[in-house]
Amino acid sequence: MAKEKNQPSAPVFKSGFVTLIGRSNVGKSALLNTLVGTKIAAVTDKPQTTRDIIHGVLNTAQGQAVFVDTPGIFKDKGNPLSGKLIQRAHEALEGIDIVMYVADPSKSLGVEERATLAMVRNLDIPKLLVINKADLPKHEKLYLDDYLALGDQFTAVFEVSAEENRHIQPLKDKVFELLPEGQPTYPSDQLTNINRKFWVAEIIREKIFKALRQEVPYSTHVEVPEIEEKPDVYVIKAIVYTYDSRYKKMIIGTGGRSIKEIGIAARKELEAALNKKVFLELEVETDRRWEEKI
Ligand SMILES: Nc1nc2c(ncn2[C@@H]2O[C@H](COP(=O)(O)OP(=O)(O)OP(=O)(O)O)[C@@H](O)[C@H]2O)c(=O)[nH]1
Ligand SMILES: [Mg+2]
Repeated sequence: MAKEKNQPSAPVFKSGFVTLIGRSNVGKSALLNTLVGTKIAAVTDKPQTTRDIIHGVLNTAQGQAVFVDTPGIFKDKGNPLSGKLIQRAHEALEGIDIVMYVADPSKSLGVEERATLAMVRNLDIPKLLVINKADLPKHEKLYLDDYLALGDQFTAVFEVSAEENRHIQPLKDKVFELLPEGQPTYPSDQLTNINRKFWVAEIIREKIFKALRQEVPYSTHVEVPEIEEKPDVYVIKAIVYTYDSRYKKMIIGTGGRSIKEIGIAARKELEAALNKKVFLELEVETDRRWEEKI
């Protein structure tokens, strides 16, 4: 026994799930990408970009953290998707080890914040308050003090910038300090739960959100039925579904200009990420039962 005592103890391996939750547009997906160091989730300036639960895996010498991106909390009675997306965010809080409540100091603490705070309040796990967008100038961070005042409801408070990768390391250190000991969930070479077809569809959807205005992106859903890898090129077929022929026309644009712009932006990002040429065949179709697919 005495001999064992003198041996250095094996390093503890930490492992677990950290869910990012918060109002739409606070930068949860941007933060997930920065924490993992790879672009996994779509990031746009429009609310309700994220629709699915997306995992981003961070492996370090201390262990494995699985960050869980969720749809933002967005109260819009006119939008039939909102209820479904909020339900998904709720489910992503089950069985996790740490919750990260992400906030935007340039937005006031409104009804959506209160709804989100209510979701995390009764969770019996460590809670981190992450105030994002620290890079914004002071005069835009008008509500910073309101968020800081919530600090006593949390285990720790961080001010970070996902976009400029600021103050991210202390946040990661805290996560590994708080995670329980355990075996990794994912093999070390797997960064996410999403498969390649879904990932391509998300990149295209991101470009649609960036290129089109107002309600048009919310009428869309993207599917990638086929990715064919040839020696020097990926041939990818993707279909953009919308529920209204009026929107179909807008997605295609005059003389096909919009869909071309979306296709070029998506192809560039795919080529950079896949390190190979990409031939992207984009189609737009009307499908009234689109919403059931989401
Ligand atoms: N200035 C600044 N902008 C940021 C930062 N992080 C994210 N953003 C911007 O905030 C907007 C929303 O980012 P997302 O990551 O899509 O936000 P989200 O919380 O995932 O949004 P939903 O998926 O709709 O819930 C985008 O325009 C980002 O570029 C940051 O650290 N600083
Ligand atoms: Mg998002």
